[in-house]
Amino acid sequence: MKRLSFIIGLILLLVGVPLLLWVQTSLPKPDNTFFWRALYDGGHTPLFGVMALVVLGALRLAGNRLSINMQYGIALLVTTLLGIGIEVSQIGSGRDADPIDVLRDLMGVIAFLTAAALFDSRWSPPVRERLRRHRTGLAAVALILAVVPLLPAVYWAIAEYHRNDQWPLVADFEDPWDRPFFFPSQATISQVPPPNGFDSATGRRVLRVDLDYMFDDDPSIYIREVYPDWRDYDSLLFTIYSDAVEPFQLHFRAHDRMHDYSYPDRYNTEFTIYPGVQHFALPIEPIFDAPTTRRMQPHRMRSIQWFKLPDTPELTFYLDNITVK
Ligand SMILES: [Ca+2]
Repeated sequence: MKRLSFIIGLILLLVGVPLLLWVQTSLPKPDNTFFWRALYDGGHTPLFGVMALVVLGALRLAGNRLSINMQYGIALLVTTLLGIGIEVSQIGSGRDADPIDVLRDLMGVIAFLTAAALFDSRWSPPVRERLRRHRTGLAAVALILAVVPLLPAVYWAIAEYHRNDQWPLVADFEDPWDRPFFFPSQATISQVPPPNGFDSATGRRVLRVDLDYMFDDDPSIYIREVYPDWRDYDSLLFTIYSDAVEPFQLHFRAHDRMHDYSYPDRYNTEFTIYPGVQHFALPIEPIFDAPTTRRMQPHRMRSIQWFKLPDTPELTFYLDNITVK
């Protein structure tokens, strides 16, 4: 019986840990999006938690000469070192080496080992009594450690649900959940009541965009992950309001998932923004056909961006009702 336990323990260790390590380092993401990246980042925590339990279980079966404290200590040490080892091995390999990942690993290890300790019947009576006395606090700590790393994935799941749900509206800025996919670069953005003069079906909120002065960069606002499937639509619509005294040039670009980040591989255009309200309707076909050597994938659109050129004065405009039709 002892021999069988030892063998099972050994198999658990030799199969379970490499399998979990493979999932951790090599399982391809279903999609390279905010949600999947956040889920894979947060996934470190339960994965390393399970790995700690595998090591603990293997030690329990195989190493019955070790004290219980020792078994927990070794499980903690082995999985923590594995976590550090994985990140160190990714340095310089072009993979995603991240010290925060070690923290996520450790949170899972501590959370799962704490939970295991609370249910472990092998402790001596005094230890069991101490654990019983602090059960609520320990369980709460374990739960927080296990759940917090997964909150970003929950955030992006809600953001993605909201984005997909209101498509073909991209954003009318009435809802705070219109914001997550918008990113300012050398700019600030805020959802504000429409300024006087911008009274054309704006609802209660519009997006105020302040583009800074930059000597060598394009101040911009961009949607990083626009709803991807633009098939069956003819135009991209949006409304811009300017209360500047003088007209100014605003540039616009769009690209799909295949984009290689070169200028000829995306859609580029520019508009003159005059004082007051302007409605834009960009035909979508020319956007798909813009790359010089290929056609964009209409069901895999990725990003749209409004920007100004470097070394031009800072400016403010208001954006609303971005939609396709
Ligand atoms: Ca609005």
